[in-house]
Amino acid sequence: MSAVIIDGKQVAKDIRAELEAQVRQLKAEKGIVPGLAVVLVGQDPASQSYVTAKEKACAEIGIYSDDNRLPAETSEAELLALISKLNADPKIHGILVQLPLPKHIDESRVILAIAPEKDVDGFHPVSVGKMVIGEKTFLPCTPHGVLQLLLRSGVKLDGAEVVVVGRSNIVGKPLANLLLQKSPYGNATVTICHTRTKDLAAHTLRADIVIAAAGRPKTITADMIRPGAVVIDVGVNRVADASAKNGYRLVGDVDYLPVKEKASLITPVPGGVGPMTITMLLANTVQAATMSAH
Ligand code: L34
Repeated sequence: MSAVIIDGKQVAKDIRAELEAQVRQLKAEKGIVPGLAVVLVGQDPASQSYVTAKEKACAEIGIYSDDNRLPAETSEAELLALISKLNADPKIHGILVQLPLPKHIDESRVILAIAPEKDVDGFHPVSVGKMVIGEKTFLPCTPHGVLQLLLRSGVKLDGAEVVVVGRSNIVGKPLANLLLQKSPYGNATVTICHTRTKDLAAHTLRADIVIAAAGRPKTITADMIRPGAVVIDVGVNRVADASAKNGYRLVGDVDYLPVKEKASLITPVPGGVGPMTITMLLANTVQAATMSAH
């Protein structure tokens, strides 16, 4: 048996069409154009390509984006000054500070400086706290994107055994939290595995749904998957490939071809979770703009 492939690009396209209609309505009825400030410090090639893709996606659905690309030497004080300017700017409804930041800048201090009502990444402690207690807030983009992929693919979460591999603040921890919420998005039984887990395969073999967010290629191999399981690959690893035109190839955290033969549903990399991350940023920006009208 070979798995059905979850087409993240197509799901992203469907949601973007829904958002485009909401943007049009917001303009017509309230005169509001949603605005997103995009902040990138430094020249990391992957970050540059993600940020460019985010700005392009904004333009496609009528969101105004304000591009702020700063040199790697930018001081923390300069970045904090930019954020307070953006916090006060009425044209800006959402602020995205692409991570990782250069080492001399304290990420948590920068995130804390973003006004919670503009925190479209859902990384501010106020947003994280609200999410954990089940209050309405901005949900972090990658976890929210994964939930949308599962929901729109008809995967049943209620009572499902889900294993999340990875405990980052931007994926593993929030995703595990959302999956266990008492909501149509949740009601799963969630296990979080990480680098110190004693027997990873013992956990993943019991899972109805395995979500790989470890940041390492081939973390999940076919012998670790129960036949018929759903496999979601959050990894985006660039591996050197002399035959590729840019010198690298993108792979996830899942050993894709063998795992595909065992799973019932699987997301590819690229074209799986990545496009959903960008789409949920658009959704959060529309949400921020909508809330600014009340
Ligand atoms: N603040 N920092 C902040 N917010 C985020 O939500 C992110 N993330 C992660 C890194 N840092 C962040 C992203 O934007 C990861 N990430 C991200 C965004 C988009 C894609 C992958 C990761 C994406 O579009 N991936 C494409 C392939 C892109 C390529 O070819 O390089 C895909 O199809 O998977």
